[in-house]
Amino acid sequence: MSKPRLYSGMQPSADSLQIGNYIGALMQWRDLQESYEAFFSVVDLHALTQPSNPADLRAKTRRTAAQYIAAGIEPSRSTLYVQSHVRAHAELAWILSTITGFGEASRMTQFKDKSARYGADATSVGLFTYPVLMAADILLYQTDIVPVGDDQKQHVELTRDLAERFNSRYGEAFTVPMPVIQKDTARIYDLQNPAAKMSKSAESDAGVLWLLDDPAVSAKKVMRAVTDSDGTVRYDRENKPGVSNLLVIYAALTGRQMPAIEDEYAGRGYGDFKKGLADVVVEEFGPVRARALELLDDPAELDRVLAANAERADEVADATLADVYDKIGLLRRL
Ligand code: ATP
Ligand code: LTN
Repeated sequence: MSKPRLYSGMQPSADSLQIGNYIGALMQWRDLQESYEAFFSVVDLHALTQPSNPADLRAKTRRTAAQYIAAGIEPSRSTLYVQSHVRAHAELAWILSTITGFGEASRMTQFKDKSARYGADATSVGLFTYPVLMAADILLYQTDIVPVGDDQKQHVELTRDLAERFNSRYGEAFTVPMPVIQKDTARIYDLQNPAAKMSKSAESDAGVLWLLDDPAVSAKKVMRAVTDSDGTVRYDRENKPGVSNLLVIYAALTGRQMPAIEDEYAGRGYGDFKKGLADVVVEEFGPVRARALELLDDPAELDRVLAANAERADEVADATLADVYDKIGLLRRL
């Protein structure tokens, strides 16, 4: 029997991913690729909604792909590709935009937040239709599940609505996907400001652990992480956000239960605990970083892997697109 399909992606919006991306997304993708037929994209077309220069975008796209692989996404098992390599994405996005309500798209909270932040002059139509392109990504592959962070849930709901609308108007063309929302406990916060989510686009990078940071730099950032004056290593998100965040990272990377870690550090200071965590971080990310840098050392080979995977993606995507064109009444080209 064939496996259910999974789709997810990330924008190539930075030179390095941060450990929130690793713990909150990549570790799950890596596990899920065993039981699902998985498609993972580097969504470079989406990244065009933010200003960047062409050489940077190209570099970030390769770097993001290399980090997926280094983190354990296997391009021989899962389809790992660059979104713009598969033309069907932009084509289906156009079709879907014609069945998306203007009001419906206007309700997307990410658009409202981002456009308020950028200002009217810097807000593009592409930013507005971002969720429609995301729907195309998902629907092209007859996706069953979409693992994403909470902030993307509304976009997956829109995707479901569009799939159902198309299917009922023109006939069954799409699988209606289910969002799989990451657990709150997998959310990582900024080491310097534990009230804010760790993010690639944070203003200051002092509290961000980058996957590609030198291990000594990561260790130093852990040692300098904000804690509190209570002195006990205990999980209490409300009153001890800094220490709780470090515990979440520790537990996620070691696979150990929180109480066992609290016990191990009972009666010892934060210094000891941070030292322990710094060792865990260096041990986990040292090999990931080394592998990513090795892949980036041979861009021709990396490009070849991405091209082969794009070909696999093309096959599935083209079949869906052809069916959609047919159903919606576009004249077939002989
Ligand atoms: P940007 O700042 O460019 O928006 P980001 O680092 O916030 O980037 P996204 O590209 O929005 O990350 O997200 C990619 C994936 O990583 C998503 O699945 C998201 O839920 C997950 N992710 C991002 N940041 C964190 C975090 N701090 N903790 C847990 N998961 C995270
Ligand atoms: N918008 C998502 C990235 C993304 C995505 C997708 C995720 C683009 N297309 C399809 C899942 C499925 C983000 O910013 N994290």
